[in-house]
Amino acid sequence: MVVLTLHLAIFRLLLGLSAGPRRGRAGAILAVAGTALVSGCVPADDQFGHPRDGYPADAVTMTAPVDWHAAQTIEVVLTEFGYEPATLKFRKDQPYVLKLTNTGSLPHRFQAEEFFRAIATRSVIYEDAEAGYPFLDAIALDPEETKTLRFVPVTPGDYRLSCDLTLHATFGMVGRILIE
Ligand SMILES: [Cu+2]
Repeated sequence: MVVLTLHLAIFRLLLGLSAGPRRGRAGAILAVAGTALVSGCVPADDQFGHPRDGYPADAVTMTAPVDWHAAQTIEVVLTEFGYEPATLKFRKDQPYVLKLTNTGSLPHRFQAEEFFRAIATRSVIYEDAEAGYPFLDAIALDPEETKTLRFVPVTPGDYRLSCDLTLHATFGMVGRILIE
């Protein structure tokens, strides 16, 4: 656990996310993401919440016994401008591997603050790295990028999914995530 926490700390350090005021930093990243939409060259980045801000406290215990190779895999494609499928359904206490791929030509985001607080997240897997027990608000995907989330749903509910990049939600990039 200590090693995993350290791993995440180093990972966040590499991302430029200090352990300090993450909200402010996330705001700066959002501003950068907005810039990326215009310039097309600055990569968008994931957004993290505060560990004490409503996330399940026992994510480690809940996800420890899971055999992830036996977990159900759900694939979601992000494009201009939508999620395919736009409605996702999960069952409480069942492990899932959620694979997100951006097949569009713009950066997109899988933003679902309430959903991320309703699940025990084991990790988010990048092309060449893995962040253990992240406190996510949103996952950012550049064109042709894939990121994978391993999690166990905890709190049943109907959660909003959207892309918060300029006008993307207005153009229809919204969805629903149900935990039953
Ligand atoms: Cu988008």
